[in-house]
Formats: sequence, C-alpha cells, structure tokens
Amino acid sequence: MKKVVMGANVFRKDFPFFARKLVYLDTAATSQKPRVVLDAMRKFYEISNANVHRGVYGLADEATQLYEGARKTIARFINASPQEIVFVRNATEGINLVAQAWGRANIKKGETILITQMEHHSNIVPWQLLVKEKGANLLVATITKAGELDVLAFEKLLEKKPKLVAFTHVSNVLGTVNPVKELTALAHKAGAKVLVDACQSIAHMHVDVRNLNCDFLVFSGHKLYGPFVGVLYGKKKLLEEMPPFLCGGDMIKEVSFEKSSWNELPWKFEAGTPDVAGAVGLAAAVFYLEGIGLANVERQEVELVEYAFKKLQKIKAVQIYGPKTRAGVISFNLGDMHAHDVSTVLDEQGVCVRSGHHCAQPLMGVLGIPACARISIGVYTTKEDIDKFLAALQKAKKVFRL
Ligand code: C6P
Repeated sequence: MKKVVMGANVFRKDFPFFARKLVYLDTAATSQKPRVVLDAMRKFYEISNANVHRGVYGLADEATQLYEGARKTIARFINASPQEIVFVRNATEGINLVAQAWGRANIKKGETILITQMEHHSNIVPWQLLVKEKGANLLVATITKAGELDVLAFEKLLEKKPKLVAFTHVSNVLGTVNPVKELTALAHKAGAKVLVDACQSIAHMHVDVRNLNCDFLVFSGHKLYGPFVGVLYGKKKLLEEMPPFLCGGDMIKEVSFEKSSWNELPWKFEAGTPDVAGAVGLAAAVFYLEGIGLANVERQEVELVEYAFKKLQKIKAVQIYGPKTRAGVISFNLGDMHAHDVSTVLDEQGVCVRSGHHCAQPLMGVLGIPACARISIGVYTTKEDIDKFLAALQKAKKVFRL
C-alpha cells in the first residue's frame, strides 16, 4: 500500500492526462485514467485480443481468462460472488436491466416504486416507463432544506409498501452521502427490494454489498478510474429468477427456431460480445485503487472537499447547495449568473467544471434553480487545483461585476 502524505498528492503522477496543464474538477462526470489502466487495455489489444467464451484455441481461452478474471476482481472489490457481477455498458444500462428484467416480471398494477428527490435521471426515467406500462405508481421521498434525505418522510412512504426502493448512495449534485445500510434495512422491513446507485460512491469510499445488504447495485467504471464499462450487482437468487434483458449470442444455453433456453449466471445477462478490454481495464483500476486503499482515498478527499467548501463559503455571491458533510462534490451558483457563463469564464482560465442540470432536472426544480456549476474531485486533485479554481472564480466575479 502506498504511503499517503496529507496535503501532498502522490497520485497525480500516475495519470498521464495531467501532462495537460488543466485544472480538472469534473471527476463526478468521468475520472481520468491512471497509466496502469491504459497499459492493461493496450496490452490486451496488443497481445491477448480475441473474442471470449467462443473459440477453443489458446488465445481465445487467454482472453476469456482475462475477462472472467476481471469479473472476479470486481466481485472481490464489492464483496460479491462473480456470478452476481454483470458487465453492462454503464450504470444507466444496469438500472434499465433491472427495470426491464426484474421490474416487468415483478411490478403489477397499483403497486409502487419509491425513489428520492436527489436521483439522477438514470434512476428516475426507467422507473417512470415501467410504472406507466404497468399502471403502477412512482413515489418520491423528499429531501430536507439542508439537502439530506428526509428519513421520516422516507419511512412514511414505506408504509405504502413499495415493491422496490431505488436511491443513490451519493448525490451527484448535493454530495449528500445517504445512509445506505439503514435505508436498506428500513426498506426490507417494509418488504421492498433495494437498488443502490453507487455511481458517485464507488471510487470514493468502501462499498460492500454484503454489508449494505442491497439487492441490486450499479456503478459506471469510467467514474472509477476505469474505462467506459459498467457493472450491475444483483443477489444471486434474484438474478436467477429474472428473465433476460437483451438477447442474442452468449446469453443462451440452447436455441432452436421454436424456443431458447438461457445460460447460467451471469452470462444470461450479457448478450453479444462484451467489452473485454473494458473489463480488463476496470480490474486494473480496482487494483490501482486498492493499492492506495479506499480509507486513504476517503480521508484525502474529505480533507480537500472541506478545504474547498470553507473557502467557497467565504466568497460573497456564492450560493452552495447541499449539506456541509458531503462526498467530493460541491455545486454552487455565482450571483444571478447562469452556471454555463461561470463555467465558460473558468474554462478560459484552464479550469474544467461542469455546469447545467447535471441530469437531475427534478432536483433542480426542488432547489428552485435552472442550473448550477459543480466541482468534483478525485485521487489526483490537489490543494493547488482548488486554489486555482478559487482564483479563477474571483476573476469571474470581476468579469460579472459581482
Ligand atoms: N453522472 C455527472 O456528471 P452513466 O452515464 O450511466 O455512466 O452514469 C449515470 C449516473 C447515474 N447515477 C448517478 C448518481 C450519476 O452521477 C450518474 C452520472 C454524471 O454527474 C454524468 S450525467
């Protein structure tokens, strides 16, 4: 395990991206990739490239071993079994898989699904389509003024006995860290299954599906210092009971013109040729992060986000959204300026921050704003990055005469 020296970022040199002299504060949208991930993918394409689960020649077996080895690594990382790990394109596809395969088989007319006001569109729209098709209802748990889930309101809605509760671990706008284990226990007590969207937590804190006891969990590899591949975790029994989502090659056991039967888990849910290099790269990202240690990552990020939060709070005309205790995301507005204008002025100074509705339009409505700007950090973010951002923001203030 690498030694973590607080205040001095020892990880930045692992990321070739930073040859570009940019202040990259958009890790919540996607993270930069360490050299070990890029090398693992390059090596796969250069010397091990073959399709998986098909050929019986040595090279094909080598590719299959690498792919299935990657699955074992991801499974160990979140304390699941490899059969419970389905490779998908991204978290969005993972949620759609659950909505279509589990949801269509289990949600009936008049039944309910419970989400929260702080969900990303990916954890709203698939459920909207499902309830529309089934004549079911979508309930939404409110957040407090501070930007935390209103647990009492959540518990009240559980009295309506939802079949499924789907919520984010960390809000991509507010940075709020939801008490997943407690919420899951409450939902289970009410008889619901639980889906956790771990997109914004997976790279920043230890996620253990057995400990959380959630039924499904999704995340995107590209936010975990890996490539554009995603992961769906599902409890084995549930995945076994579910019909397939996408159909075609590799997900079948036997096919005739009349009927087909399905492959074992997890391949039942992986139709067609998967992103093998993506899985290999994601496993390399996991090894990289484990080398640092998730506890060290969290400690470093909490310290940095506290620093940024305190400094931002002191700038007149800055409005911050979300609670004080948060993960590595701070959304804000500067006076009445549109967030896109703020982001553009920051960009002119080499500072990359996201602006807009952050794929959380309903949450923007709750906050009473059309958009906001957002900084988000990763293992490579330095105090110097934050200082440069703050200086650029001061300049933006001048430009806008605030
Ligand atoms: N949020 C952001 O800038 P995909 O696009 O499938 O990889 O991830 C979707 C997603 C789902 N849930 C949460 C909580 C998310 O933050 C995201 C992606 C990015 O905030 C891009 S919109």
